[in-house]
Amino acid sequence: MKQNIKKISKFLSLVLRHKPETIGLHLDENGWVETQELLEKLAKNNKKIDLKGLKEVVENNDKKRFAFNADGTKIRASQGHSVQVNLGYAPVEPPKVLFHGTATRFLDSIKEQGLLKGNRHQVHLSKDVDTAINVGNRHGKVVVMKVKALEMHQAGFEFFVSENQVWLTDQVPVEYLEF
Ligand code: HQG
Repeated sequence: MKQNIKKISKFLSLVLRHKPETIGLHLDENGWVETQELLEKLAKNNKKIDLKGLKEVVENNDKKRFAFNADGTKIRASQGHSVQVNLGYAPVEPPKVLFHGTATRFLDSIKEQGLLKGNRHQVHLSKDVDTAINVGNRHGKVVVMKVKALEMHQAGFEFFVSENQVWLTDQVPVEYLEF
């Protein structure tokens, strides 16, 4: 079952963040799809799972990537999209420092351009070093930098925190980074 949860999670990341059209889904402007429609389209595409199974995936996903709405009729990814959605998170004051983990090979470019969002909606930041290490490890030899988040915020940059506690901002200019 664990293996299956992982497989379905990965597929959900694909359709709820990046390529909903793969199974003929359409995300609404806030990234939601009808739970029922998702189940039907998963079944049609050889990824059959029942509601209980889907709830288990949402509950047990290692990073809590997905969330149901209050009455469970809709589901979406909490962050990480490449398709355009408005997640509706309100801007909030960040902690003094946030962290970003990346690979050493990106450092030269980051020192030149600051942190850019790339394919995703926003730059992802973490509130603790361990999480940042895990994020950076995905890309290669890891390096963690500090982001002077509160200072950025005071200068007018907006910060958001997703339902699964990922900090988001549009960009981080290099003067707010500490290597
Ligand atoms: C780097 C995972 C060169 C940036 C994680 C990163 C996270 C630059 C890579 C979430 C750059 C983008 C996001 C610049 C940034 N020059 N490289 N100017 N600015 N970069 O995967 O932050 O598993 O899109 O450092 O846990 O690694 O998907 O972003 O290395 O929360 O749920 O460009 O993805 O979550 O890579 O990870 P990504 P990320 P999920």
